[in-house]
Amino acid sequence: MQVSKRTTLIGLGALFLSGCVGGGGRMGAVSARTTTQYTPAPNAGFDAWVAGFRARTKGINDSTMNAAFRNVGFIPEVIERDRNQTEFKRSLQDYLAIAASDERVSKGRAAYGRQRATLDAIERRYGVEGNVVAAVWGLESFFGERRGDIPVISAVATLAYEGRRGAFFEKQLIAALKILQNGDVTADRMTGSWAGAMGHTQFIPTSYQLFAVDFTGDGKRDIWSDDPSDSLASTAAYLAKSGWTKGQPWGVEVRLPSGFNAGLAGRKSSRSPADWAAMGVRDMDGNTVPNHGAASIIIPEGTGGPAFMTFRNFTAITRYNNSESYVIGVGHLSDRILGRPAIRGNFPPDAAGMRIADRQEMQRLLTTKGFDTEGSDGVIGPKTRAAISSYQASRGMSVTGEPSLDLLAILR
Ligand SMILES: [Ca+2]
Repeated sequence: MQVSKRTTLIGLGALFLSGCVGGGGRMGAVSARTTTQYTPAPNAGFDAWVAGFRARTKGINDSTMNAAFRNVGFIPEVIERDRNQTEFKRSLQDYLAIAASDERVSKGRAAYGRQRATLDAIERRYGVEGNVVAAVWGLESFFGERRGDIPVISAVATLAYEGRRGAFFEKQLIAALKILQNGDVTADRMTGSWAGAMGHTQFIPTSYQLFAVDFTGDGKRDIWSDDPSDSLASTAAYLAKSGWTKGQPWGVEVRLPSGFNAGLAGRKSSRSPADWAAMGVRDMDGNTVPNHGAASIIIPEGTGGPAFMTFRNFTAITRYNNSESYVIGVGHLSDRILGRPAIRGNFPPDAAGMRIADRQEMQRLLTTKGFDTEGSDGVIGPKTRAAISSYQASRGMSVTGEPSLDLLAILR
């Protein structure tokens, strides 16, 4: 995913909590690849681990093993990414500023148009709407632009050796070796994110084994090629097996009646849309929501923020990635690709009492005054914090790097 034009991110595919990097920040497990170099470093412990792994692993032939491990190495940056990924959770508003940024929406519409014939054919075969598949593509690899160029065997072997989630990544390593042995791809083409998520829609090796399909008919399930067809079809196949129902929405934005009991919200509690309507829940145009089956109300930022009525298809996307923000991001981007409106509910102010318009204005003013925030999406990341710090230092203020309404007033 991406935030400012200069921050690029790689999604993590099907299994991880996802998120975005805003101005270099972090959200879940989507990683920035701005300046990080993924260079193998000599590591005797790793080499010994690889030797032991090779000796104890059955079912992979020697020529596959030799080709897979010919250029393998321990990559320290992979470990850094793994350690840094979970500490920070962004608000839904920040997430959507990235996941459904103007740039991503317009690129999404263009990509959807370009791939329309393929996406329509995929929809006919798997029963998953093309705009939804395109939205996953957009969040996972920015429509194929950021698929990751890290050698997968090195990445997952590094994580298997390091051990924090060693058993999981050893499983990914074995799956990756089986993919090589099967001839789906060669070791030099098998690249992906730091966590081994591969291709246009960032499949980890075990997801590839379970869900990848050959849509082009050449006998190869090729998610690594520039042609996204197999990746997009594989994503549709994944969603179909996760219970996707064609013709139903993931969810719809709704307006809650005043005094709505927030205790009724949450994915675990579901009622019929008629029951919700009887309580006064309406869509944003004031209409009752049609019956798409059991529905939940989710209010990610509390009753003061936007509310959504979600359906079975919401749950299907959680099988792809169990982060509520990710699912809303995919769903909303899929709507925007079709030209549907932006979210209309108001987001509450952040901890500093600032709304997104305040944060955007602050970024624009800092940039105008020579303290470049590298974009003004309203998402506060390291670049904005650095710009604030430099500004504060230049004015003899105490340097906090923190946005505030007081700072905004001074900038004005
Ligand atoms: Ca193929």
